[in-house]
Amino acid sequence: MNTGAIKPSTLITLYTDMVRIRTIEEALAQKVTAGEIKCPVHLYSGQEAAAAGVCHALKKTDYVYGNHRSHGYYIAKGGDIPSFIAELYGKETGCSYGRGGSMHIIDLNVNVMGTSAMIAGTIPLAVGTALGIQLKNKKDVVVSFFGDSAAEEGTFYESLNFASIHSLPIIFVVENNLYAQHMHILERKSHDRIADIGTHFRIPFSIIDGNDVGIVYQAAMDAVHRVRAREGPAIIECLTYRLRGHVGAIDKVSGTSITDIRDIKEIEYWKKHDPISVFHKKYAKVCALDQTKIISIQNKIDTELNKAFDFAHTSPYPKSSTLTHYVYA
Ligand SMILES: Cc1ncc(C[n+]2csc(CCOP(=O)(O)OP(=O)(O)O)c2C)c(N)n1
Ligand SMILES: [Mg+2]
Repeated sequence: MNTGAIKPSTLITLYTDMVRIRTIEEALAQKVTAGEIKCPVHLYSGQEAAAAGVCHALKKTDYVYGNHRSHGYYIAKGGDIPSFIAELYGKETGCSYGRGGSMHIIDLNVNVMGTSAMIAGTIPLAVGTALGIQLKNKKDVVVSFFGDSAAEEGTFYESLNFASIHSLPIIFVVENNLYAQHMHILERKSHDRIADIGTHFRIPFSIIDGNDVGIVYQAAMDAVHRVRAREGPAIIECLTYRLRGHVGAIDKVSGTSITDIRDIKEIEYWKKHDPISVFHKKYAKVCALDQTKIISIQNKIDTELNKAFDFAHTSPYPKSSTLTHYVYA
């Protein structure tokens, strides 16, 4: 993959998106620990390159579906940050009117169509949107993001099959962070890769370093190009790792003092290979990312985030008489 062809200005945008995600996620980790945010929160720290690299290859009008760990896609696709923060505080001004919380976020202005806690639940919905695009003869692309455990659900295979036989404009992006809650992938399957299933459905696939934003961006650009040209679906598997707990700031196993069941050496390896460190090592010189630029990017994000928290804090909760609004019966 020729990452050398990425323009320096694009690299700076990708870096800024990753730092924005990391800054937001780490601020949320503090608020969750302090008990200020009460909904279950699955933090995205460590996986920023997948969201930034894929979403930057899309147009605003392209569609994105996600799962329970979806803050990164919402942010990278350009979702409104103040209403995202307000959603986590359960406020009426939240992107899901405070009824959804962290796992059910949506921003139709940028076609983030929705995220859900139901593992693999949004994959067939994304396929449905892709079918709609094809029937209307439009040129949009759909991305379905999900984790490695979603490949253990039957609907994943049905979705691949349907997308393949109808040659639908969809990219399946699996973020393989090796774990489903506290269970390693090799305790669940005899093989620790997922995308090669594409062979059986005649869907082209790539398995890539999901912590290298340049590689993710190039893989996504290639896939988007083919999918938009109506050459059928694609699968991208991003190999990555979460730096925080499965849910919440740390991996606290309830009823025990265990804070993370993962091997400490494994965690240390991935901390050194996290998307922001990889970027500094591989791309900082190429795009002239010096200390002054780093500080100015960080300051801008901090200001934006402080405003978003102020907005969330000063927003009202939904009135109790309206709690069932926006809920289908
Ligand atoms: C259908 C279904 N089964 C089980 C669960 C419980 N559950 C919540 S998160 C999770 C594992 C998720 O792992 P993965 O898809 O790899 O995403 P990650 O959390 O690693 O990002 C499971 C099994 C669920 N939410 N939905
Ligand atoms: Mg996982």
